Formats: sequence, C-alpha cells, structure tokens
Amino acid sequence: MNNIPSLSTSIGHINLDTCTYNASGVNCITEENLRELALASTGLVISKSCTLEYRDGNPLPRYYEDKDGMYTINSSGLPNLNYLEYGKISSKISCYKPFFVSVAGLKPDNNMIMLRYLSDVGNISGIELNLSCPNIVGKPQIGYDFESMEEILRRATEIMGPHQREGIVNRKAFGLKLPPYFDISHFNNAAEVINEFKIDFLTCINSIGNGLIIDPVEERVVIKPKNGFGGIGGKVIKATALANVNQFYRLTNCDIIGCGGVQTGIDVFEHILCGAKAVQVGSQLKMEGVLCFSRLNQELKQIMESKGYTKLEDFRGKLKVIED
Ligand code: RRO
Repeated sequence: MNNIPSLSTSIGHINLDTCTYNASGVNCITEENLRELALASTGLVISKSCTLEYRDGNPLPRYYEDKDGMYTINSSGLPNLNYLEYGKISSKISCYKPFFVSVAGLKPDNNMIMLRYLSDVGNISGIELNLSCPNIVGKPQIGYDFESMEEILRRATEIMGPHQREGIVNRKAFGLKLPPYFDISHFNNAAEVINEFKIDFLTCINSIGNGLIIDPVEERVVIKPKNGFGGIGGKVIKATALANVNQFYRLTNCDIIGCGGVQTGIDVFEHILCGAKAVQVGSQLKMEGVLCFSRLNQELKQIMESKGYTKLEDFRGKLKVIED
C-alpha cells in the first residue's frame, strides 16, 4: 500500500502535480525567471501581470522586507515585458508544466485586447485577470468598484468562454486576482457579481493595498513611489488571506487559490483547510528563492502523513467552527 500523500490538484480543468506555485509578481518577469520557476517544484507557472506595452515600473527603491519576513511592501508599478512577449514565451514554459498569464490592463479595453489574443495562444493553460493592482497612480483597484467589475467580467467572459477560431477549439482556465475584502457586505457584493459569470478560479488575495512602512531611526519611508505607500505582503497578511479564501469558498463555486502569508507547510495546510485548491507563494519566494517550493511541499506532506491524510480532498474546506 502506498501511503505517501499526493499533493495533486486541479484548477478548472487544468491538472497540477502539486499544489504550490508562484504568486504573480514575484520573480516572474523574464523568460529566465519563468524557466527557473518551471524547473522548481511548482504545480504551474504564472507570469507577472502584463500590459499592452513594455513597462519599466516605478522608480527604485520600490520593494522592502523586514528581516524575518513579517512584512513586505512593494510598489513595483507593473514592470513587465508586454502581453505579446508572454504569448511567445509560453511555448518555452508549457513543455515543463501548465503556464498561466496574468493580465492587468491599464484600461478595460486593453484587457479585452490582451484576453482576445492570449485566449488563442495554444501553450497558455490559464489566464488570471488582475483586478487588484494597488500601485498605479490614478487607477483605482477594480475589485473595489463592483459596477466596473461587473462590466469588465461581462466583456471578459464573452471572450474567455469556449470558442473555436481557425478550426481550433480553445478553452482556458479563467480566473480573477482579487483584492482583500474586510467587510462581510463586501464579500457578498463581490460574490454576487462573480456568480453571474463563468469564472473558473479566484486568487485570494493580492497585497493589502496602500500600507505604509517607515524607518523610525531615519524618520523616513522605505520605498520611493507614492510617498512610501505600497502593497503589504508577508506573514502579517495571512489572517486576511485565510478569511478571504474561506469566504469565497463558501460564497461561490469557483476554485479558490490561496495567496498570502505562506512561509511554512502549516500555512499551506491552513489555506487548503479554508478551501483553497492550490496555494501561491509571494514574499517567501522573494526571500528564499525557488527552493521554497520543495520545502513547502515536503512540510505539507509531513503534516498530512501525521494526520493520516493521503490527498488534499481529505481535508480541503473542512475547517471546523465552534458549535454551541
Ligand atoms: O506591479 C505592482 O506594483 C503590483 C501589482 Br500589478 C499587483 O497586482 N500587486 C502588487 O502588490 N504589486
């Protein structure tokens, strides 16, 4: 009898050998970055969020972490190669494992142009539409504006639905990267909009937007853009991430991808207990490099073994509440 726990999972109709992979944004801009991720113990590889045109991103310094990974702050400003490049690179990555592209147009129309193109690229298995970038001046996070979100999803799902072009049937996993929500009414509002459409997966959560980390000795901010304001990641965001994973697991039929505060196998386990089918790693990948994936997978397997679990479905979403 083989009792070694399996970490295999699926996102939409895409099967993964293991349930951890990179959060879009961290070490995933260049072909070299993406190949390194593909060769690591990741279940899939996702690109940095892309735009129509190449972007350098915001001025440096635009990232800061405290020494033990309690928190990170970034205001990267969407540095990326552009969507056509990620379409080209897809053939170099999809020979190893599924390749997803993250899309973050600066305007709704740009999103549609990119989705139309990328939905026909055969080597791309999935697309994550980023509705939650906190760092572009003058561009509010779409995930906090439910009317705009509904309009964008209406247009995006028309493009992303199963379709045939030039005799080839295309169907990719299509999902959304959501911002963190903090109020029960907002979870309900977002879920109501999402449930109107065919969305395969939700990634919960992006960084907590517009935090401020300061250096009290220097009496100064630690990153340059936006007077020091940026997206917060790291250990401190785990509680918010787990709450979002669990709420959207309860309120929708989408596959949920957990993201936020993952440093150990226990953190991965907790995300899955809250309902996640896979778990992304952001700040810890930045701090530890791609070896974090084999470590996290190993730690998760050990926890599962100690509890007698052989597969993720043995405990996924089975978080207990305290009954009267
Ligand atoms: O590039 C960024 O500044 C960035 C993006 Br697009 C995002 O979605 N989340 C984040 O923390 N930074």
